[in-house]
Amino acid sequence: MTSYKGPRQAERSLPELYRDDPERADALAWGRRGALRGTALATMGAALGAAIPFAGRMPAGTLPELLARPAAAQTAAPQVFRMEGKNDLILLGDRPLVAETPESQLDEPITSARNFFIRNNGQMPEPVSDPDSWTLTIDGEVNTPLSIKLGELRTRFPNVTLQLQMECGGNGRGAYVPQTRGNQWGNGAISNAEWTGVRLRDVLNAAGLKPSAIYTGHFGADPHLSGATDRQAINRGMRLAKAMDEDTILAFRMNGAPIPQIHGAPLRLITPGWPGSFSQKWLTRIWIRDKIHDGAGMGGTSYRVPVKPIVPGSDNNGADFAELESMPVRAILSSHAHGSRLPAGTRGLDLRGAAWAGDLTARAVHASVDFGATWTEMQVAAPANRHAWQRWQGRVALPSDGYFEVWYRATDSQGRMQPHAAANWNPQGYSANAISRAAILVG
Ligand SMILES: Nc1nc2c(c(=O)[nH]1)N[C@H]1C(S)=C(S)[C@@H](COP(=O)(O)O)O[C@H]1N2
Ligand SMILES: [Mo]
Repeated sequence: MTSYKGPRQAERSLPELYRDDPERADALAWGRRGALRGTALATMGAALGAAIPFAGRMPAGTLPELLARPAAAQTAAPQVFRMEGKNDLILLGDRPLVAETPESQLDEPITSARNFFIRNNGQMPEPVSDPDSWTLTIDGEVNTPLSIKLGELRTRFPNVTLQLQMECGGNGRGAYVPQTRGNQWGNGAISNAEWTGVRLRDVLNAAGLKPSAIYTGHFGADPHLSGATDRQAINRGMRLAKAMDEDTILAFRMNGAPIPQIHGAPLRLITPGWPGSFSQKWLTRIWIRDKIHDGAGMGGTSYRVPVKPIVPGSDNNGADFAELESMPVRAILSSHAHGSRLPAGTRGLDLRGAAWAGDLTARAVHASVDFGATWTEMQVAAPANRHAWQRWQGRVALPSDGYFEVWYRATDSQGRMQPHAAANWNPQGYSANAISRAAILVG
C-alpha cells in the first residue's frame, strides 16, 4: 500500500486518501472550518457519478458513505464465501470460518439457513450419524447431575418453537474509529430464525439447582483452532437469571428442519438478545457454577464494555468493564443494497428492514434521505414473540435524481436511539450500533 503523495496524484481516490491519511483527506475535502469546498464537492460528485441534491444539508465533516465505504460493485469483488446450502456470504475469515450476511439478504421475516451468518471460533466438529444419541451433561451446583441423550431431551420436556434474534456481540464493529481487534463486521451478524427446542430452565429444574448456583458455563464439541484437546474453542457462561428465562432454549431444530451442521447440530443453546457467543453450538455440557464462569472468552476485555468511557485506541485490561449482556438497539435496511442505482425519475423509496434491541423491543424506526436534517417515521410491526426481531417499512420521497443516502435508526422501548457514531469504544469492539447509511443513486 503506497501512501498519499499530494492532491495532484489523481489516481488516489478520496476513499484511498481517507484510508491512508484521514486527517489530510478531511482537510482537503472540507477545509479548516469544515465547509465543503467547491472543488471537493465537484470531486465527490465526479467520484460518485452523480450530483448531491442535499449537499447543503450535509453536516460538516460528512464524507459521502459511498466514498467512505465503497459498495461491492465499486470495489474489487469482496471475498465471497460459497458453500452448499448457502447463498453467497461475505467472507471475513477462513481460519476460523467467519462469514457475514449482506444486509440486503436479510429481507426474509424469518432468516433462512441459506442466509444465516457464520461465526466459528475453532474448528468444525464432524457431523454425527445418530443425533438422538448425542449426550448433554448438566453438572456442577445441581442436586442430580444429568447425562441426557437428545432423544430423551426432546420427548421428556415440553417443546417450544419461537422466532429468536441471535446477533454477534461484534456486529457493527467495522464502524469503530480507531479500528479495533476482531472481525470487521458490518450489520450482517444478525439472524432471526425459528428455533424449536426445550427450555433450559425446565432441564435445570429437573437437575435441581443448589442455592449456590449463580452462573452457567457452556461447552461445545468443536476442537480448538490449535488442535489442542485440553482447550475449548469458546467456553462462555451467563448469569442464572438469563439461563432461567423462558426464551433461553436448547434447540434441536431450525426453521422446521434439523439444525445445519455449521450452525451447531444436533444441539445448541439459543440465548436470544444477548451476544451470540452465549448461544453455544454443538453443545455437550452445561456446568453450573457457584461463581462467575471463567472459561475461554470470559473476563478482561472479552465481551465486556467500559462502564466509564475510555480514550478510543487506548490500552485497557478491562478490569473495570462490565459484561455485555442485552445487545443495544439496531436497525437494518433490507430493501435496498448500499450503492444501488435506480432509474432516472424515481421519486420515492419503499423502504423495509428489521429492528431489535436485545431483551427490549424497538419502539420506533426513522429514516432520513437528507443527511439527517429531517426524519420520517417508519411503521414498525410487533415482534412475533418476545425476543423476535421486528420488521419495519415506510416510504420516503426524493426531490430529484442524484446521489442520496438513506440513514436509518431505531429507538428502543426505553427511548435510547442509535448514536451517530459508534460509541463507547472498547479494545475488542463490542456493541457498536451507530446509525447506518446506505447510498442510493437515482438516474
Ligand atoms: N461451540 C461454539 N459455539 C459458538 C461459537 C463457536 O465458535 N463454537 N461461536 C459463538 C459466536 S461468537 C456466535 S456470534 C454464534 C454464531 O452462530 P452461527 O455461526 O450459527 O451464526 O455462535 C456462538 N456459539
Ligand atoms: Mo460472536
